[in-house]
Amino acid sequence: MDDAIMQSSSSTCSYVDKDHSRSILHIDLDCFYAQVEMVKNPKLRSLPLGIQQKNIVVTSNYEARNYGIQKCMLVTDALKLCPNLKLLNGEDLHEYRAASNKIFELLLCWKCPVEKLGMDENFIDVTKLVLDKVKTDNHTLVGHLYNKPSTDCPCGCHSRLTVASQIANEIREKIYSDLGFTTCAGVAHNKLLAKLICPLHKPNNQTTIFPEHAVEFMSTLQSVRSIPSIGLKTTDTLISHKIITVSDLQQVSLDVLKKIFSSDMAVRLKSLSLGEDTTPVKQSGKPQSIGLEDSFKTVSVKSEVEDKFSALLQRLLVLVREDGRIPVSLRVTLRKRDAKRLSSHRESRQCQISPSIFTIASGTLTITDAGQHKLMSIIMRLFNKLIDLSKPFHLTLVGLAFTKFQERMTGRSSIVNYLMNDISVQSVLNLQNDCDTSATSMDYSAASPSSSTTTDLSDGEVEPSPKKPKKVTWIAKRRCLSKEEVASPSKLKVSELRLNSKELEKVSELRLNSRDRSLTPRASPAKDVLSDADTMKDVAEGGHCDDCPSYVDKEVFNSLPDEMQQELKAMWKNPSSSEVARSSSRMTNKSKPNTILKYFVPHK
Ligand code: DGT
Ligand code: MG
Repeated sequence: MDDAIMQSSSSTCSYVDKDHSRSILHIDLDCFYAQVEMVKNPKLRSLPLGIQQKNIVVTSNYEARNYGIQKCMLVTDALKLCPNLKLLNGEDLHEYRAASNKIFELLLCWKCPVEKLGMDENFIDVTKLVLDKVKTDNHTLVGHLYNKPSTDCPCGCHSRLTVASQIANEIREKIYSDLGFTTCAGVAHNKLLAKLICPLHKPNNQTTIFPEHAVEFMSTLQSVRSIPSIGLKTTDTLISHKIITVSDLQQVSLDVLKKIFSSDMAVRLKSLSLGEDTTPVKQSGKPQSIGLEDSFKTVSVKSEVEDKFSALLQRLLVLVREDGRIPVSLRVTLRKRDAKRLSSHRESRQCQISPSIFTIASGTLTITDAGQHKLMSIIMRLFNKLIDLSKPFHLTLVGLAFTKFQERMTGRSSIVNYLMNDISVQSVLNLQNDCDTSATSMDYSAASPSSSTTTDLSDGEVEPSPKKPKKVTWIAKRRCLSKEEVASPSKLKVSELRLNSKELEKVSELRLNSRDRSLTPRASPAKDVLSDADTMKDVAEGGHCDDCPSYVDKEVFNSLPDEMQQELKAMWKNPSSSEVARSSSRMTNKSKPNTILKYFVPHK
């Protein structure tokens, strides 16, 4: 890199001035799909085992890795390296997803925020737990330590991270004893370092890094792309300025970066290169969307497209049944190949769907043949909007996703869910998939080759892109590149709404009917069941809820009538004002004041 754009990294602030108060763990399952198979069938443990999806070995056990088999190797290449390789088909993700959910559930037992990242990785913020334990006894670090500590940091982070390493060990032991899986863990004062240090001693081990070694550790990373949230686009831009390694990024001056990127982005890149990261561990909830896509060489006949969609729908319905929420919006995606221009691009359309397509039988979400028929006809209507059938077309991918959900009406939780953000909807795949658009949030999934590459960055999204980056769960059937995020139970903050249970139940009963009508955005009154993606965008781009508690979904809040917004704001400001709401349930209809409840009454 040019000397002219370099500056000494010694000018960076001393680590002692930074905040090291948190204790974060990153836990990653060893050879995840292969382990699930080995736990199911222990005889496989002694064999070199590869998990195959299409013609690719997506992962292999460590026995097979001894032969040089790497993730995402072609099956033919893997067999050349290890002719005895035992191959199992891993295209059905059902059991991997189930194992992933069990691990997540187990991690919740520590009562700390857990953020799921992909299928086999989780962050846990154990700061509070550490503070409880750090005062007792002497503590010995468990596992490896990245470099020897220099002098003790005055803030006490060495002791805290030492305790965190013990907790990491406890958790790993519990995962092993309860579920049979071995894991690796990274222990650090932030997510970035915890994730990056985690694989240092694989498999079945853990590594801790103290803050004073952050800069030095980061400088060992060969490519800027190794940093989570630095995506392909940013990497390309950096490389075009001869900033290739993390060490290059550490040394380039902020002024130079600001000439290349926005000011926020430049600062963010600089901090990341120094191992600094303040992003919180966000408690994971259910995914915002559940989608599947299938890629193929070319399909140019409508009936074939219909067959593809029908097959996708069958698989998608299995996932939705497992999830348990009722879908209320469906998106169809196509990738069109332009034969003349030798390029391809994606287009999507989505529409609301009636919750009545689904039914709940014995507590399980079900769909009748008639319901499936209805969904197929909606899918083909969206398809017809995307394709001009009077002209030839060539598709190389079809995708289906349920993009919005209603929680099942379970009394108290319903209204809360309605207003709540899809709390920390786990990022599986950020469609923009690069930190270029967001200098403040960190998409760790971009760091994972599997998840980041499910987005075809060369494809333009024709669907209006929402201001908020959309996060979608794609179980991609494309290349070797899918990674899936799995639903996990949302935590409900019932108390903060301060409505009594009867009112909540009343609201719940009414919500199903009122959601599509009373609560449609003001800008777009009652819609036909089938409406365009633009309708969704109106909702998605609202943003006037500065006073809302963090758990409130701003989109939903902004689509409420003004009076209702005011009432909710007042309630949040002064919880005792919720007495108004409380008393309202005791009043007769005649005397009912203007309260939140009236807005949930279905239109006649
Ligand atoms: P590790 O962590 O190095 O011991 O090995 P794994 O297998 O746990 O690898 P990891 O953590 O990157 O990914 C977890 C699982 O996700 C892995 O078992 C298989 C799947 N996976 C990883 N990369 C890809 C990919 O590029 N495409 C597909 N379809 N699946 C992938
Ligand atoms: Mg893993």
